[in-house]
Amino acid sequence: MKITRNVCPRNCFGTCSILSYVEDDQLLKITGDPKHGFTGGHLCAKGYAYTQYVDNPLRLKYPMIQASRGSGNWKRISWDEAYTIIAEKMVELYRRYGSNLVSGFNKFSGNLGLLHYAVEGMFNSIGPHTKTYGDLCLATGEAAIRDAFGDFISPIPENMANAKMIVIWGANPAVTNIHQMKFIYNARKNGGKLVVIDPIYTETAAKADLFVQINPGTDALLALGIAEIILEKGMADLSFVENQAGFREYKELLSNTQISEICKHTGVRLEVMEELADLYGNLKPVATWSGFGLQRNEFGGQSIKAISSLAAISGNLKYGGVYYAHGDISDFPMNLLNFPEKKHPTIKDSRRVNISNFAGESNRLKDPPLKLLWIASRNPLAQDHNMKAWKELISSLELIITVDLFMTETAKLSDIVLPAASHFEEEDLNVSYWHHWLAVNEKTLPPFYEAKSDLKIAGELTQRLNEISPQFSTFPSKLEPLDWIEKELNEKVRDLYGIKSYKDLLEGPKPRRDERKQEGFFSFINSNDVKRIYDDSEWRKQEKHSYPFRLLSPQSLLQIHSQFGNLPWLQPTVDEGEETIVEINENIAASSGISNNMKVKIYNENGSVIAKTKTNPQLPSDCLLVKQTGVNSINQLIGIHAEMDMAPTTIYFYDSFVAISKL
Ligand SMILES: Nc1nc2c(c(=O)[nH]1)N[C@H]1C(S)=C(S)[C@@H](COP(=O)(O)OP(=O)(O)OC[C@H]3O[C@@H](n4cnc5c(=O)[nH]c(N)nc54)[C@H](O)[C@@H]3O)O[C@H]1N2
Ligand SMILES: Nc1nc2c(c(=O)[nH]1)N[C@H]1C(S)=C(S)[C@@H](COP(=O)(O)OP(=O)(O)OC[C@H]3O[C@@H](n4cnc5c(=O)[nH]c(N)nc54)[C@H](O)[C@@H]3O)O[C@H]1N2
Ligand code: SF4
Ligand SMILES: [Mo]
Repeated sequence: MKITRNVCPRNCFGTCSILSYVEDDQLLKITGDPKHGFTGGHLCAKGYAYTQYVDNPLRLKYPMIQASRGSGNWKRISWDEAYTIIAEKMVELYRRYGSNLVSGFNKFSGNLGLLHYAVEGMFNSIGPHTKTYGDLCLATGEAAIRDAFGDFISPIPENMANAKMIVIWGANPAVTNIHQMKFIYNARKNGGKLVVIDPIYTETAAKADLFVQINPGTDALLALGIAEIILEKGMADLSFVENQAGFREYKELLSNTQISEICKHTGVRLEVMEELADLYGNLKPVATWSGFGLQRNEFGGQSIKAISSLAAISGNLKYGGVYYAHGDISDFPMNLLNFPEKKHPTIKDSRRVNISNFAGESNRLKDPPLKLLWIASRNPLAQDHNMKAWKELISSLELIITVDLFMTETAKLSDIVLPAASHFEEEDLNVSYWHHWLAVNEKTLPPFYEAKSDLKIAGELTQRLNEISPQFSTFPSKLEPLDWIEKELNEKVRDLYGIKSYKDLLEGPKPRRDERKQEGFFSFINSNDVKRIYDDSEWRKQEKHSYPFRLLSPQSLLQIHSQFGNLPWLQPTVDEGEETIVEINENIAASSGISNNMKVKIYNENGSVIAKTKTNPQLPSDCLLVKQTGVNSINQLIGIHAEMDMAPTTIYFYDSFVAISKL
């Protein structure tokens, strides 16, 4: 039996290292890699289910073309034919419109391995085109962390075990970051306290010493209130913060803060706020965690700034720190992402579209319009918002190509689907946005039928482009995956991780050797930020809105967004199709004649979704809780909230409002 090293490349905090046991090209079993200091040799249930994922009968086997979009009338074609159809169309569009701005891509988080930036590299190699910027998960919070710390840094997650208190604002690690729970449990074993602040009584809240149920979108106010009490009671630690940017203004801001107003808006009682202040003020170190869940509403940025300011004024930056996510990946050259763009005689740069409003912005593109769309590592028809804009975009495109492992809702509306290799069928290099370990992913299995990696597809399609139109692309098709991996491991990276070459990574994952502490620079939340919250009565729109329930649709344990819904080990009812479950407060349900297990319609101006109810005694009376799914997606009800401006923002998924009725 052969044992190889793989990495789970999902958009997930774990980026877990895997040991794969293979015989006769069959993946017999997988385990976690015990040499990985963060995961400690464990995977989650989804990870252990990869043996069922790799040869899942639903995987795409061959390139296919659809007679007419959405007809389901698919015909198998060869790779050769697929490349020719796509390349001829690209060249024709280039000639018709004078540049490749007419062609573009939408790619996100299906596989976060560094070699998957082949999609970006491929497009750069044909010159100015239409590309995305921003990040669906964490953009708003990243900007707030950069504002506060001058950098995108987050402490070493293993160190959370040393905290005397851990305060989790808007993250649900028992579901989304299960390995972190081990460090949280260790802190508790040593007498540390766990506080969870969330509108929902989550799986993580169930493990907490103190659960604070907060009205969504109001965390900035709570953080200000706690900070004010700390300052007033003389519990602040001013040694570091006094000289930092905006401290005087922050102090003034706190002195103008009305605690009674805060109680009203946040729904948190004064005694609870005082207890939080006492804990924050007296325990050290406190590890503060701003979750991504916090920033899926209009005031996410303010919340994260106010929470960071609270950590600062209570003297908890140096040892406890503010956890969010980090940008370690930017220390890599990212040769594929940054592949030099081919020069165009008159057009200087590519056209950039905010990924958080991709369809809406793409529909407005002119001179030239967008006519060809390449979709990879992405299932927008299940996971994005503003489906109306997506439908409009789809109807205006001349060619849609989706590269995926499965026939997703997005693939179903494409002209051509290309089967992607799984991470067991390709080489890669993986960096996390949470822990600080680097790992290599070995090619473990031969391709599933005719599946190919995104890198291989980039190399072969660009070759075909050049056959049809010489020098159309500058992509170095001859480079092998290992060449790209070696190119990523430049001197700086080798030094950071203490390795000589990628071969060292074949022995096991390696931790980054330096620790960037949050103690150099700090900038406080300012009065403009806060003014917006008070001024903007928008955040109370729920009271005024004709749809009375706020729709919360956070992540769930056995899926990564629309993925894994088709694995029988994880979803035993998979044959009957995915079912949408809506959780509703027990009393509200009773007063509307709704009971458990009842078929209901959830709806708003964007559409309706049929779901089955589950009553929940702990759910806020004005919220509904629904899981994300691959089919019958609740995102059909999530419209556009505000015109996203040029700044990358996270989508305000949780600022959506719906009504519910019995069927
Ligand atoms: N099992 C699993 N793990 C995953 C994923 C998955 O799909 N499944 N997805 C991965 C990805 S891409 C991401 S981005 C991360 C996200 O993972 P997390 O950072 O944990 O984020 P969410 O699940 O979006 O939300 C976390 C919590 O925020 C709460 N919340 C919502 N609004 C507010 C608010 O205004 N204030 C406060 N205090 N809390 C609020 C929600 O109720 C929820 O419990 O998880 C990653 N890990
Ligand atoms: N309602 C609601 N919607 C949300 C969120 C929410 O909290 N609530 N969260 C948002 C967040 S945080 C995120 S990150 C997005 C995720 O949005 P997406 O990135 O669109 O999400 P996934 O469903 O993970 O789809 C990824 C697709 O990539 C495919 N894939 C996997 N590996 C590869 C590969 O190697 N190559 C190619 N070409 N394809 C591959 C998978 O099969 C899958 O179909 O969803 C967002 N949508
Ligand atoms: S989904 Fe996340 S926790 Fe599970 S194996 Fe993959 S990286 Fe690890
Ligand atoms: Mo995400």
